[in-house]
Amino acid sequence: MFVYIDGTMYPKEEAKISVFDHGLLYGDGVFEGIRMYNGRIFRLPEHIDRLYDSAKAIDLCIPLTKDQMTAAIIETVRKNGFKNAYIRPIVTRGVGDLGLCPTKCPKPTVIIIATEWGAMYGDLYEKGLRAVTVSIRRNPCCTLPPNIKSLNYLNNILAKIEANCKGGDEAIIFDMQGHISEGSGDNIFIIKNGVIYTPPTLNNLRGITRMVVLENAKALGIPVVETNLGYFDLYTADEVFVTGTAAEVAPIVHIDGRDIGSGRPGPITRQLMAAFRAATEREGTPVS
Ligand code: PXG
Repeated sequence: MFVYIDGTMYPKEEAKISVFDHGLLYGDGVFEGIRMYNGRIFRLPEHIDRLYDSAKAIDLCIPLTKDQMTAAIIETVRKNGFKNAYIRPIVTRGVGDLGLCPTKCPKPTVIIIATEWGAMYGDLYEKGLRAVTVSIRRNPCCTLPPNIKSLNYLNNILAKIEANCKGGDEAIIFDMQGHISEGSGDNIFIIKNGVIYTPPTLNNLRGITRMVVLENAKALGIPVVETNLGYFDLYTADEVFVTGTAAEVAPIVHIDGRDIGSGRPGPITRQLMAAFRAATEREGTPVS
């Protein structure tokens, strides 16, 4: 396996960066998670745009144009010969000193990792996931905004640790106001009486899978409402599912000891899972 670092492809064992990189010292940097299905990279322009927006928000100037970054990502998967892959571009503040000030970091580090990877949740797409609500809250948008896909994921990791302790496959995180935010690495949707509800994106990541699901719902004529949601909406939903590049569209059938709807993946979730699968088979930036 080859890893791209600052314009050079290194064998996995030799892909190393400095211990003085502020990505390591402070989580000072941004990243993306992108999938390639059958030789085509899914929604690549959207992921590139989000990477550059995340960088802009932390005042990090990526030393490549969007076209150069796109070419570097394509080159990395081509060099590895992958057909189905998970791609992780990372841009850190770069090498500095032990102080946190970013002005000491003259050159951002650009890394692109790709691994072969299939379904994240295995047979749980059929059976459904068990989720738990967690006590840790999502960072408010006036702290580290959840819209930035930054290298500092400790808020999400704390949520995941809590879910693991409580025996859940995924965490459901609320914001400081008690509104549902998202999962540890995915956006959340509920369905009630044939209508899809999902939180607006001030308190969560503007998920690209979320956007694809909203497009698909529109095309299928299923009504969608973006609104704040709470515990009650979650527990009384007919169906719940989460979306993410890693998770794809994954049904949640059990939350905090309660069955959701029938306790089985519901019909609208199944329809949206199929529509998402079809989009991944139809679309994407070809690699060769
Ligand atoms: N919310 C958060 C906090 C995320 O990290 C999503 C939503 C979904 O966004 P996309 O654009 O992928 O539909 C993510 C995505 C993991 C993992 O291991 C997931 C993500 C990042 C890193 C790891 O599940 N993120």
